[in-house]
Amino acid sequence: MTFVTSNRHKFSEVSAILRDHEIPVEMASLELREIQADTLEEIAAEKAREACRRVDGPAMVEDTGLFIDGLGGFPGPYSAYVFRTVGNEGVLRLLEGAPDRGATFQSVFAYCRQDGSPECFPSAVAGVIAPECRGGGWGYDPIFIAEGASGRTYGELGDDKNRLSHRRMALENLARWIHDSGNAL
Ligand code: ITT
Repeated sequence: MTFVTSNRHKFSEVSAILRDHEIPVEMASLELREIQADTLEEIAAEKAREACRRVDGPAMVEDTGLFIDGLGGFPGPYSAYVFRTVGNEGVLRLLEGAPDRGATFQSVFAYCRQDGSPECFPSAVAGVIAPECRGGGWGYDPIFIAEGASGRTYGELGDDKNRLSHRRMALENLARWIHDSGNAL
């Protein structure tokens, strides 16, 4: 399975999770065009079509967004842009004094073959935004506390992140589909 992403952290999480399902993954590091759209599904599906054309074979992509309740779901589909521009400190500043720190990390994997339309696998994990950056990790890891993580941010969970992350459930469904349909690879 070729996973097209420019993000090596994502790749290592995805390959570790799919290893449990005996699905080998290779990374194709390409920057894909991100269309402006309201949903991660639309963005992921379009990225999958482009990925498939560019690797000239079956390809998988993922699009992720952090949806913060107190900000009306922002940054959502704009998460990559917001991370690049204001980063975690900027997000924490936007939430200063906010009574509601609820947030959801959403993920959509899209798989596409040249002869078909993209197949999407969404999932979401609810949680809260931490009061300050804690732990290591990458991206929004230091500020997101998932439900069931005993108050620890993704950044503080280390390898345990893969057990309960937004990425895990979507990949479980993708792996089941691959095995059931005899598709892919
Ligand atoms: P692609 O090449 O795969 O698109 P990307 O890093 O641009 O890589 P996304 O657009 O899916 O990925 O991610 C949107 C933002 O969310 C981006 O800033 C990521 O760093 C961040 N992000 C995605 N998954 C994350 C995770 O598991 N933990 C923390 N931050 C994450």
